[in-house]
Amino acid sequence: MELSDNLIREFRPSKKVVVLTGAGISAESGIPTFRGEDGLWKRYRVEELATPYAFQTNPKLVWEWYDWRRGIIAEAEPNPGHTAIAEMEQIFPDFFLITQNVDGLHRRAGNSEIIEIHGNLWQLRCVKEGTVRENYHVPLLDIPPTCECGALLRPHVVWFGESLDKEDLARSYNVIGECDLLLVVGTSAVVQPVASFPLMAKRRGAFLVEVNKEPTPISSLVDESLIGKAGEVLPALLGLIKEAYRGRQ
Ligand code: BV8
Repeated sequence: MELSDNLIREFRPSKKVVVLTGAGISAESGIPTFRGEDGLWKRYRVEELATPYAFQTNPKLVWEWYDWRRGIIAEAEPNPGHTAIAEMEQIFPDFFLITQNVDGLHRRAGNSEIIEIHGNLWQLRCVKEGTVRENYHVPLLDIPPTCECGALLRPHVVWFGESLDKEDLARSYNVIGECDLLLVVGTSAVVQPVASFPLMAKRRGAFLVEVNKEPTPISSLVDESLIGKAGEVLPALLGLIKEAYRGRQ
């Protein structure tokens, strides 16, 4: 992996760095992506499952799909790509991570300056009371699970047609607007409003770097497009950053 000196210069530790990730960062942990050849959606049409209507009409089917995904994620470990991003949080004093992933692997890798902007499938929300609780049962004890109040519990994720959490969105717009460098990893950049974050950062003068195993709709927008697997590219990038700035700000 050839990484230019110009690129490493952009990763000076004094920079405000934001990382934006999608399902591609978890692919090497064995978690299927959404739109790839082994994509999650391939077996199911997204309209059938990740929407409020689907849950309203068939909560059992929607929960069987999430229970299946939770089973896969429970067996998964953070990969070197997750670990590299967790280390970046230690190197850059002004660092923030926005992930579209609901698998919780970034937190397990050690990131804490993070927004899980599409939620987390280890959290369940009561459809009546709105209370949220953690639940790590694999498989789930009841499908669909219910709240003590008797109402259904749903995955605490953002489905298509649902608005993102206002605070998460406001915080994301803030860090995206302020950052010097945006590193976009493993996303097909099609799902809105997150897919617009790279353009927003670019318009505010940020340096954009993309890591993906193939070109995406934002590849023509970014300053550096690093084609390769996140689990290989990110550790190589981190190694060069640490070498270049050992002990310096
Ligand atoms: C919203 C949580 C306002 C659930 C997800 C009609 C009606 C209503 C809305 C819309 C509409 N038309 C359009 C919309 C907007 C819609 C949207 O964007 N649709 C798209 C499909 C066009 N957005 C919404 O509905 C959002 N809300 O707009 O609210 C509103 C409200 C009411 C009415 C109108 C508007 C909510 C979107 C959130 C949906 N929830 N997930 C769950 O996960 O169960 S989205 C889902 O897609 C995941 O979060 C995922 O992260 C996200 C994005 O996908 P990616 O992460 O990019 O994954 P993908 O598989 O696509 O790509 C993987 C990439 O990795 C590829 O590029 C691949 O090359 C790369 N890769 C693979 N392996 C590797 C790799 N790269 C590096 N290394 C590797 N090893």
